[in-house]
Amino acid sequence: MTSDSFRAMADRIRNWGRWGEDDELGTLNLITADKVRQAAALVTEGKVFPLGISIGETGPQELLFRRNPLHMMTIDGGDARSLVRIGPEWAAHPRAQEVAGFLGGDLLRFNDDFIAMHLQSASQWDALSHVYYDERMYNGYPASAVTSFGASRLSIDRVDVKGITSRGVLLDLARARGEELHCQHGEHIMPDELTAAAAAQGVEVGPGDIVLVRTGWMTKFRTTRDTSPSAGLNWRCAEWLRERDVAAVAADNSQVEDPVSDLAGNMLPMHLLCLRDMGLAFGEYWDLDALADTCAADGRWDFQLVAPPLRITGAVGSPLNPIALR
Ligand code: UVW
Repeated sequence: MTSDSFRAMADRIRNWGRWGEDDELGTLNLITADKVRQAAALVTEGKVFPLGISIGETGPQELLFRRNPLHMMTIDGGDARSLVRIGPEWAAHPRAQEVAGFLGGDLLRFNDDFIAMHLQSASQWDALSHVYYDERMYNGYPASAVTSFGASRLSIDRVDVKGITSRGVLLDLARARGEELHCQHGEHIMPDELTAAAAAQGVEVGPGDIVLVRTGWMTKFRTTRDTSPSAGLNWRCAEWLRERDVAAVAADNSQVEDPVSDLAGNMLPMHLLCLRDMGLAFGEYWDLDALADTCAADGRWDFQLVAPPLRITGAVGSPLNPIALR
């Protein structure tokens, strides 16, 4: 496989300029007011499915350059209680004095906490500034727009005007393959397989939809704690998403695509084609199992999806707890 076919596809699917020279929303522009209304009309049963994984130290992120979130308490009711037995060696401590000054003699007791995490170490959105090649990001913005101060273009907080909310469509590839736990790593999911899964499920994917792909990776992680990669979308699926004018795609695995690329020297080609060329954001580590079971039980695979990122200034990604409503 040559990089020529990758570059030819990039030229075919590129959305630069489609929504104006200053656009930073990319394919989220495809989510119109009609689309939002259509999605809301899909809520008929009052069922709610949180799709975010737990944020904590037992998550799936102990790999390479990322770690699981670290949660710490900064103050708790016990701090106030312990003031009564504080020794002279602590009495002069600025924090003890601060707590004593604030809580001493008051009825109030409270608990506060703090989290340190990679913004990519939970159920998340990748912002369009997450990846690039040839020194250009989506819509031609220079790679230099991201510095150690953050992203001055295409940061995750730029997309919050879109919600992000739309009609969600779940494609259950693990179920379509009849696999118990997960699609096997290295067995790429090809465009034909997406078409076949949608046909088998009796669902159509159209403009402005957010497609959720279940590979079974999260099921495997939950049952075995195994964090090794599973299959994901092959880069040729970028054109499948472009032909249908999909607004975003999210998966239950670590990278949406299969990290074993069939393009030498191009490790994450689907990331590059979707985020950089199409302006289409990726969601990763979403837990789709309960939603998939319910959709399979009654044969309806679409729903309202409400998936706003956090408004983190200049960030290239954001954790979230997306909600599917049926
Ligand atoms: C990379 O690993 C570069 O990206 P992601 O977190 O989107 O998989």
